[in-house]
Amino acid sequence: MGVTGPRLLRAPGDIRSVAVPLLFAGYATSGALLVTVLHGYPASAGAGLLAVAGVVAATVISARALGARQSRAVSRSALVVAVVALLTGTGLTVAPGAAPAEPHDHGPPAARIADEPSRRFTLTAATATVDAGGRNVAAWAFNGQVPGPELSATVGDVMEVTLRNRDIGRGVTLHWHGYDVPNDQDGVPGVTQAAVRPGQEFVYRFRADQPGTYWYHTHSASDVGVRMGLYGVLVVRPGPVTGLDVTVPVHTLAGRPLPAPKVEQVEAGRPVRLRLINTDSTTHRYALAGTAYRVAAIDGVDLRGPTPLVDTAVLIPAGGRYDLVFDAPATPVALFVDGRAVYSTGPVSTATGAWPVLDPLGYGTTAPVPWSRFDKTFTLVLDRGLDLRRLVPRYAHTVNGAADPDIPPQVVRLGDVVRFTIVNRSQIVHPWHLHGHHVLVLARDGEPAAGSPLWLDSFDVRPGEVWKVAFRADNPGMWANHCHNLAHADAGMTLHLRYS
Ligand SMILES: [Cu+2]
Repeated sequence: MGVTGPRLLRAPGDIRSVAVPLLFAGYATSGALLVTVLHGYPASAGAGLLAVAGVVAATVISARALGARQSRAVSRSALVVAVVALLTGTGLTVAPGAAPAEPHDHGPPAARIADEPSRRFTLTAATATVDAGGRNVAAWAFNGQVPGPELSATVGDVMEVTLRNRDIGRGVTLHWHGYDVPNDQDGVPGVTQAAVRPGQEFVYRFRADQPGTYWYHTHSASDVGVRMGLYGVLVVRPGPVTGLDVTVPVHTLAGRPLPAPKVEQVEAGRPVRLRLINTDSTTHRYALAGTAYRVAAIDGVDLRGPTPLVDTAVLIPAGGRYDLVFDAPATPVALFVDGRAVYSTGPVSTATGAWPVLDPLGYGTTAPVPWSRFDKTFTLVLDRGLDLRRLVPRYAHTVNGAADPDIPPQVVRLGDVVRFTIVNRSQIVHPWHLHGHHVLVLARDGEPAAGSPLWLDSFDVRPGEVWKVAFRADNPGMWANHCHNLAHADAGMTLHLRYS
């Protein structure tokens, strides 16, 4: 308007002198809108320069087409601006301020656990045909089954898991989701190890010193690999099982929910622990009907003072785990996932859709945050945009305006207390997952967490939300820090935490 207004007021008979500035203003507005919608926040130098190039080029072309009078010098300099902006913006020349890709260089691997393993497993990854709810579908399976074998241990065990790859061309690794293993056992290809190719093997060894419900999955081509079935349950119990203690991994294979494992009938009064595991890339809603229950643990860590819940649903993020405990009632009990009964001991009301959802940030007994100051603070702005750093621009899920591998790593020192502020500026949920550490939830949308301390490894950051979480940097190495909607992780939403 600043450009067009004065000229309009003095408009002579010839419309062309007005039309060009008017069009320029229009192009500039559209350019800004495109940058906002396609690129998101914060606008990068590349996107800005591309927009400038487009606006200048469109204005020059329009001026030529209208035959408006203009000096050669103006026309030439406009062309130069457009070309330079285009080259710089597409990354054909070095974009100013662009972060150099950090090489994934690690020193010698940490000393391996020397103790004799007390629990040995072999997992062989191979293509397979499996039964998915009554239909045979093509899958990638560990030991021919989806999910893979359940790995269980008791606190103090030394686990040794031999991974073999028979014919998975994309390569395979084992990542122990939520298990804070030494870095060289974390199973991230290109970061902590090379992917295991067909015919190769890799031996993982770590001490089972954290009790709780976890799972393992391939981290090589993880989006397709996990979806096709390369995952399984890892449970570490503090001691002998009392009562009924079962894992309920929920997974969608070839578009269909896999049937839950058969659960035996339990006599009234016996304690029951259902270990719910979401191995999909999106949130699931779980409703336990017919009994009061408590959420004993989230992401493998016991909650403080969990109170009984009745007719209340829980939302489990991608990768997350909730342990529900109750004493078996004499009347039937049923577990519904997204309204579908996955387990029932008899007829129970199915009207769970209107139940309220538990907010874990206000559940249980509060305890003071163990730290009063933070040595390092980082902000992660989750968004979407065009990744212009490649020859062919791609739509990306971004962190601070960049996509993997161009997101600078967050560097910490051993012993640092680190705080992340995670802002979701996009329209979709991003289940956040930091490897090698559990983070303590401090606040969401400015409201301090008011319930039991929540030590999570997977948490949904919903559109518009701002989460503050913290942890002590106590596990040296190079750790993936990414969205666990694995399609998003593939499309750029992955960065790394590095110890200096
Ligand atoms: Cu995401």
